[in-house]
Amino acid sequence: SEFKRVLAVDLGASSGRVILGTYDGSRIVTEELHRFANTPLQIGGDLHWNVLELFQEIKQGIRLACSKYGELLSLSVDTWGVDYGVLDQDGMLLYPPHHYRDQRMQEYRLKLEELLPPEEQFRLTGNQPDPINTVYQLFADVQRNPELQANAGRILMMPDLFHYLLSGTAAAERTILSTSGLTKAGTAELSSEVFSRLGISPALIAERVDAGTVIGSLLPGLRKEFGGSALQIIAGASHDTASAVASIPYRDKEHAAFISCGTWSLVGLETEQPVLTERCYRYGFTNESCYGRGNRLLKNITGLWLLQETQRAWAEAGVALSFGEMVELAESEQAVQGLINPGDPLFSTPGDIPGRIAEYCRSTGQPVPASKGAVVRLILVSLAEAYRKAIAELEELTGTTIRTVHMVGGGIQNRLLCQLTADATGKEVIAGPVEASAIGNVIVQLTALGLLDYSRAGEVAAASGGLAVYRPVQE
Ligand code: ADP
Ligand code: LRH
Repeated sequence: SEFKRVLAVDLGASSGRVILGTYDGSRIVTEELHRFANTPLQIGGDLHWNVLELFQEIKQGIRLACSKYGELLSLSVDTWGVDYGVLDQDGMLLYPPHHYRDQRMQEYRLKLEELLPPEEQFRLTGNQPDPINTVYQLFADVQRNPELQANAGRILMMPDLFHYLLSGTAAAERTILSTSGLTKAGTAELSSEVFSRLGISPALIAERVDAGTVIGSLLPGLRKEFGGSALQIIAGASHDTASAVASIPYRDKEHAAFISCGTWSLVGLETEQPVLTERCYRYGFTNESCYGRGNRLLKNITGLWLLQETQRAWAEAGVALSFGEMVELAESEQAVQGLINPGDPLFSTPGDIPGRIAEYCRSTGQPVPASKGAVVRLILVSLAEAYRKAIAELEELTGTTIRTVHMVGGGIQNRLLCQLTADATGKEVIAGPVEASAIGNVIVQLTALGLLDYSRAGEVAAASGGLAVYRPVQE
């Protein structure tokens, strides 16, 4: 048919979704077929992925797609970086994969950093050292359970794990692997230095593939469940941020930065090569793989997680507000005083974020926000300030002048945040697409199937959805 249909599974912290992407040769129309919660599972003291439930939800999405549209071409899963599941020698999942907000890494962090100092990690891998990184998690697992390496066959990053459960093929896709702290900067090769220093076996990592590789098709048993659909399984740009960046409708890429606004805010720009200078390390930037051969130089900033947890805390206290309502309250609030550092460890674990913000303000000698609107406004103003600073640092590190900031992801539905970002940076903001990871995921699948030339990706993304422009307002 003239319509090409693929399924993008995008697993975010605020929700998972199965999205149908339909391509007619010039634009992609997305249809959200299934949205579901992605709530971590607390078992004992540990925090895990509820991976089997998610697998059921993915299957439900495929079922809905097949019954509505019949045969589809392919499917690809993207999700956040750093997490992985462990398979035994027979290819069975050993235990539910840990979630990066689990705290088991803290106990082994110093030991790891003695063996492999943070600055050296950065030089070797290009990744900004962070206890959530795969390398810290895996080191903690191996320390806690010395038998683990003997029992384990493979570890698979989360998108690779879902692709494996769907197709039976184990592969390590490049963009998601580039968040692990295990590969050599700017390559998909494992850093033998990292593995040998930490006593971890490189054999744990599956065969590596580039983003946009057809790795198999639905397992026969599953195929039967969906009426025989032959669906190909594609390792796409399976790091959600890599997919989001693949959806950016650049107009002037040489002078553009991006902010991917979801649970995290990823502020960065694309470079040909990783930037490994001491200053880049000190400023807190990381280097990850783009779809294709490019590099994403970016900073992970705690993002709308702060609003998600604030929303949850207020709901538990009996005040249920939508994100739209929270933003309205902030809009009707006068300018707030003070700033929080969104990345303060105080805010990184689930809990009473408004209470912790009050605590932060008291301990830093700033006024405590006096209303709900003031809390939300303080969060948004602080995010915009963090974006301004990161963009100024990017300009300094790369010698680029940024003229346009592309904001993508669910967070751009927050118009106040987009405007505050334009105001803080003094730059034009182009917002869109909202479902950036899903659109990028679809684009990479179409490319892998030979249906779209990637040089047209920006044009197709721009044609696919309403973009909004925000210009800085002089105070
Ligand atoms: P992730 O994939 O990391 O879970 P998303 O890209 O889905 O994140 O973005 C989720 C965020 O989008 C929420 O935390 C919320 O702040 C914001 N958001 C969602 N809907 C709205 C809305 N209607 N108005 C304003 N903000 C919204
Ligand atoms: C955003 C993201 C980000 C980091 C973090 C753990 O969803 O993928 O790029 O890797 O999650």
